Amino acid sequence: TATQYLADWQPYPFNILETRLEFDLAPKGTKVRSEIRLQGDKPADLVLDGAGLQTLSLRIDGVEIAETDRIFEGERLTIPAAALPEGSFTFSAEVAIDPEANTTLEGLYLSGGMFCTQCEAEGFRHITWYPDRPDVMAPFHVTIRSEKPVLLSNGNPVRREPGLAEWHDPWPKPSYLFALVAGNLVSIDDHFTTASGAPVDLHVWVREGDQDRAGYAMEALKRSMRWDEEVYGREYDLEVFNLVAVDDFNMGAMENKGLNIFNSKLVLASADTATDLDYERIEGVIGHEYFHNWTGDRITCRDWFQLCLKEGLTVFRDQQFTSDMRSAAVKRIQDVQTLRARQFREDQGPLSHPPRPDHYQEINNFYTATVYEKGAEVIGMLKRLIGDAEYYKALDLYFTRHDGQACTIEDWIKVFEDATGRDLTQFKRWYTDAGTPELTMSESWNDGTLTLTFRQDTAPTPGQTQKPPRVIPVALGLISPNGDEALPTTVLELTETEQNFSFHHLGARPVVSLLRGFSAPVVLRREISAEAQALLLAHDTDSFTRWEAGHDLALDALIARARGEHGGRAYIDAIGALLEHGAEDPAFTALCLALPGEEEIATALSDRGQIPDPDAIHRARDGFAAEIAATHQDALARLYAEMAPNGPYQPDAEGAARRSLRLASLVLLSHLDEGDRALVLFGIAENMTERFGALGQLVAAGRARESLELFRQEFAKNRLVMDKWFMVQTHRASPETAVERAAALAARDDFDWKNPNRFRALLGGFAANHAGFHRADGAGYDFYADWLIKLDPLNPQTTARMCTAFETWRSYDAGRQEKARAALTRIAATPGLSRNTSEMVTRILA
Ligand code: B3K
Ligand code: ZN
Repeated sequence: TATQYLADWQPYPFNILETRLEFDLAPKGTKVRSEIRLQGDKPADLVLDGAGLQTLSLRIDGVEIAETDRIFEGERLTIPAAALPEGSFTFSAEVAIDPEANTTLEGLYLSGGMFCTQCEAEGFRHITWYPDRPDVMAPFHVTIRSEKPVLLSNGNPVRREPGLAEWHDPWPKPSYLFALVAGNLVSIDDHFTTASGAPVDLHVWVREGDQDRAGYAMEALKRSMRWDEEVYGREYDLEVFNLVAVDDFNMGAMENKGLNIFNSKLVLASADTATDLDYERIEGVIGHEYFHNWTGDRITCRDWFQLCLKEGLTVFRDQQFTSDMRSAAVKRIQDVQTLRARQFREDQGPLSHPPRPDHYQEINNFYTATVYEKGAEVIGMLKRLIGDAEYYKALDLYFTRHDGQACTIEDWIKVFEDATGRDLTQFKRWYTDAGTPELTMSESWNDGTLTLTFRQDTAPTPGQTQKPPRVIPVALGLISPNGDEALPTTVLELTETEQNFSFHHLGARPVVSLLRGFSAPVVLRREISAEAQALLLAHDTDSFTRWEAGHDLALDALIARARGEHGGRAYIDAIGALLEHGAEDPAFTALCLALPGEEEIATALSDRGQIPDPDAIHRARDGFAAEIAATHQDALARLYAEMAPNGPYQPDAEGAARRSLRLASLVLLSHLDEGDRALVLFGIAENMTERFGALGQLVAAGRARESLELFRQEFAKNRLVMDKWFMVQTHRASPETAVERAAALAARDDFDWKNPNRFRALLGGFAANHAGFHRADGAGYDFYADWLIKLDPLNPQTTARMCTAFETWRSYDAGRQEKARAALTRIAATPGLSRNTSEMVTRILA
């Protein structure tokens, strides 16, 4: 398989003046006619991409191209320069495609009888011949012929008559942002007036019957539009904004210009079908896709190596948006939890790559936590280093300088250099170097002076052995033994492998509140006593480091217990103090009560040079939870009761905070009452958040049989809720029974495994059952591998993504490693394995 290299990029030798497309939609035989007006300065071959197309006609300026001038090679068509007129000309093609047979969910496909497209990254070549690369931008004019009542494409509507619709998108865009939807859809409608007074029609399109669950998405869209105006000065730029929910979708959503397409799970919500987490994700992803209109669509990427240019920035923007809409403190803690669970895991394993990779085989395998979440962290560091005012100045320059262009990370860095006068050469390593730096801090105290010594080390990653030091912004504060803040947040800028900083005239030796706000994506190493952690948990002014102190206490306890030692007194005591005032900041209290997950404990053990035992970890975590619950039973029961609903369900931050504390208390109490409270709550809860929280506890306690059946009967017709039903069972089943439970669920008629949401619910839920997936006899690996092998021929993208369940396989004992290797080798040896999955498995095994 051919590897693509960043170093090989060459500009496309033609400009496209206009792209005209005509679709005659039919499930089995859709005809696509294209007319592309090109212009070149000097003679060059015309190279076009196409895959799986039945080519009916190819013309230049209306004349059929001679057989000898059509050179087909793999997914590429070359028309030699000699066969092309000088200056401008029109290439036109007529092709036939088969959307009904398209199970990959890229290109044009059918979802529940509705036509829809997914073109990023290279799906457009499955629709027609085209220079399918992000730096070739053109205005599009699209005609759709179909009997379906709703016919949508990008841009503004220009003509509508029975069986036909025409759309014009004036903003030049690459093919990956093209979209088409045709189906029996209904819309909820609203309006938005931009800051400059331009009216915009807003439509959220769903299937008949789903309208009453689309209102939250519409409100989130309007909030996003206003926020981007207020914070970044960015206005919407078309007459209409369409958003469509589809049931079969490989990812979360897609930012096609003026026509965002969403996985229905990120659109549809009501109190009785969606949890607080669902609502929060809907708001965040609606924002994310909307913000792409400027960071992705108006300014796009020169090539796919630059993916984090749009994704890192847009994640950063959606994180800011959620912080502004909800609680910034809670959002930061959640984002760091996700970053560590997904990106650190990736960066410390065989799939480690820089936010801007320099080679790949299959670009769809690079829509990763590193490109997205680390890409966002890098921008957060930049903002912290230069300050807010300079950050927005640089962003203004980015938007004015690069509007309408396809850009690189170099362009992005240059904007910041020009706006601030800083040299960012060293900072750029965050984009080009893989791996998570380890930051070791040691302290010395001498007569009122505290000296901190920092050392940074980054372990070699695949293909990169040299790791020169990076610029690391370290935000810190000092907390006096009496709990007062002796030094407010100060940002140190590390640039060398080892550096010292001193703080003078301190009265008593303070505790360092280190890496406030998680100011850099690094792994911290420091010696800190349990008393010092408790002091931070009680008094730190920074909510992230305050939470982190409690979290570290819990993690230390769990590590000790997983090794068969005692531990945890310090955490149990510290939590006792916190619980007394727990109701004052319920979301924060809930975050502090949530014990580190089994996977995180396993990682922490391997970090300390130990081989994690998934069963011991599972028992240790259960045992610790029971001990915490036994010690604080009264306080927990009080909070559980106090956080009961005090009014009708509202999906806002305040309501979610109360419910999160109620459920965090329930989780601990369930270790004492064997699920009695959960059973009651399941019966009386009026919202899905509490109901589903209770159900999870019942499954974990092995008491869910009847509740699961009630739940299934009630929601059998709701696909998204049934996904939860599958997920909770594989995720929360006891480790000994998880494989059998998953296999039994997979044998059901309603396990529609071709639907990515359903597949991810069952198999993703199972892989998240740490001790179940890593069962010592390898049954978990085998079961999982069987399903990947089964899905791959139909849906390579989703299969390849889900291979990441195996990325930590080398951290476990020899027996498990052998079984994981056997499962991976079996996948790799499958005849006809997709390029996507093959690349993933090869890298994981390497
Ligand atoms: N840009 C899309 C992702 C496309 C995935 C291609 N396999 C979603 C997003 O990040 O907004
Ligand atoms: Zn995105």
